[in-house]
Amino acid sequence: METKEYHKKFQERIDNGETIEPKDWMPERYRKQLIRMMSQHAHSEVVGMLPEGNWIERAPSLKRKKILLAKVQDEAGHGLYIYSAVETLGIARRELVEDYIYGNAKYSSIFNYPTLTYADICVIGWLVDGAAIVNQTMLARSSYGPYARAMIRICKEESFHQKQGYEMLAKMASGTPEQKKMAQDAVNRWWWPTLMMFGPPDDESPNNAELIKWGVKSKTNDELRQSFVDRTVMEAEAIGLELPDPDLNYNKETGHWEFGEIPWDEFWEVIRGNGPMNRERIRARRKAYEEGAWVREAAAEFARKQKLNQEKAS
Ligand code: FAQ
Repeated sequence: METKEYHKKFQERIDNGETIEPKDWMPERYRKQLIRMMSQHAHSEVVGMLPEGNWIERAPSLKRKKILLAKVQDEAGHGLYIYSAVETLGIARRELVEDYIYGNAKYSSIFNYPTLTYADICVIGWLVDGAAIVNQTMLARSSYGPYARAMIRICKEESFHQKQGYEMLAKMASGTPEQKKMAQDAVNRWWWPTLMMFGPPDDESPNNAELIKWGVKSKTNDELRQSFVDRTVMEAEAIGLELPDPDLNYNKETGHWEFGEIPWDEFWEVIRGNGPMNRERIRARRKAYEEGAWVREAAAEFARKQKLNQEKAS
């Protein structure tokens, strides 16, 4: 029952910084918002394996191949932790996954861009994982316990990915002129889509205010985007690469880097399903899901038999 008193007590718990656990009372809308956001996050981690997976066989050395393979596996693990955390809200993973593969559930816009050269892999590690960390460090303090705890582990792994991507890019940027050109070209293509990962500007974000009130987010989309830009400008400079924005300007008074207009039309088009790789990504996920049906059936049958055996034995 959703009485005013319940809502008031719930809000008091949030304001006191308490963590909400699966069996605690929560407003239905809080539960729905978490399912929406966490499931989009889980789908993103899984679909996020595709752009990088594209380069596993073509990585330039055995060492780079092993590193990339491990990174892609980490992303699969992140998807699984987050799906498990969403299931604590009383919804089956199958429903979530099918809503995404056959329905309209969203996933991060960033994974609808192609990886054209190996430099894209370096830039994904540096920029995309870098942006994910800025967002997820905040989510590690989210009010919902299972999500916050999943984020702590995920952030540790993403941090490693980010450092490793930056190291690879630094190496490429200090290589031959062709390698440096390749690195710069990848930065040029990924910079603006990375800034879009943080979501629409605050005055166009329908969910920001509610998520902040409930302590799911503690910073707005624009605040997080700004802290990402602030930490990234100097990193680019340190390895001799330029960010493709002529309006980047350090404002001494605010202590922040000002940046140019993000191409928001492109963002909305990608979200509507018209990005360069949207169709390809969904096709690949559908194929994997359908071809994996026998594995899910076998696992379910195995679990059923195990349970029967345990019941017989007890
Ligand atoms: N892409 O009102 P808001 C990663 C949608 S993981 C697509 O501002 P909110 C790891 C939004 O859902 C990356 N859709 O929404 C990795 C909403 O639509 P809805 C994923 C977007 O929730 C690295 C509408 O626009 N991370 O990278 C996007 O307050 C390397 C209005 O937006 C997460 O999901 C977008 N970029 O803020 C893996 C983190 N932005 O549902 C592999 C958790 C917004 O009302 C390789 N999520 N939309 O129909 C969040 O922090 C938030 O949900 C935001 C959006 C910030 C994404």
